[in-house]
Amino acid sequence: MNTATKLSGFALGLAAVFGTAYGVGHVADPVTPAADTRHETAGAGHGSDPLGSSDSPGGDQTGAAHLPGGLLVSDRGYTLQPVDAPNGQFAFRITGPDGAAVTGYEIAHDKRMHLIVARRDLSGFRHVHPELGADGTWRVDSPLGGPGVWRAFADFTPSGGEPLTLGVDVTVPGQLQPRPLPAPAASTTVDGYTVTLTGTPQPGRTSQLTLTVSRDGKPVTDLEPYLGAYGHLVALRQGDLAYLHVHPEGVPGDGRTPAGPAVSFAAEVPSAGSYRLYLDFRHGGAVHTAEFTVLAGDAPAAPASTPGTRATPTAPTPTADAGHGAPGHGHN
Ligand SMILES: [Cu+2]
Repeated sequence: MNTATKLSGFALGLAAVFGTAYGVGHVADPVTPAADTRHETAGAGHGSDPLGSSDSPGGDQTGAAHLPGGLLVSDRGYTLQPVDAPNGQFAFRITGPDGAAVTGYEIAHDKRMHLIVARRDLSGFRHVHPELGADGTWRVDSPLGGPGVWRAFADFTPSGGEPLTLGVDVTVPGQLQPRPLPAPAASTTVDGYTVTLTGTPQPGRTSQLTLTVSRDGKPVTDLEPYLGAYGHLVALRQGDLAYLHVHPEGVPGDGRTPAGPAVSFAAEVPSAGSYRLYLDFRHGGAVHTAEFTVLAGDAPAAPASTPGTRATPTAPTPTADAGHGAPGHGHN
């Protein structure tokens, strides 16, 4: 798959992002132009509402088909298995429907495997590219930055298959120093760059998010392509770390996409709640990651949800703060 093809898909909205991780391996045409038809596409064969309906046909695949990416360690016959590795290294394999380690992968965004890690408190984000051994084992210098429970996401496309993101928890022993999620902010700094976010994600529909990069008060207009794009945006949902990977509108070298200062993404989040956004961009020969906390669902939206109810996530609602703030309301 070439980059242009893939990017044109992403420009159609997040159907091409969350959609790629849906467990609908047999869908021949996974991308549709209109965001509000994505539910039918994602639920092909079932036609149920992924957000609101709880009476969808009970089937082992139906639930997985509507899940965001990264929540499952095993999906559509593929399983993410961490394997023992020397200190300082992280290793894993993907087993396929036949139970054997997968050795054939499509290249997507210049790489056969994208490994994203973040601690469960959403700190410590890293995006790295392991090396594939002949036996199907992927190895990389460990991106796990310290003690705690980490979520590792393997974002890949098996040869001849559909894109898939599997996730697994990995514990690094030691004294945990939990970090509260930073408050929502429209601007952040990283490595001397200031990155400003405009746009608010709305559950159930595509929203434009624009990130603008400046340095020393001047717009950066010579961003460097990184993995075939001027930016890569990963969003993780607080509470369950549902994974979303969005690529920008436009491709470097297409004659119409400027190399900054603004990079725009068409993103759709699966529910209301808090998300941490991680923007990878390249400038000055180095990759930088700008992080933001955003709150989705300020305004009522979610046309797909049941009237009279707020968008109801299919996964646990990330309301940890509310729960912890209420004295006397312990967990049962
Ligand atoms: Cu990558």
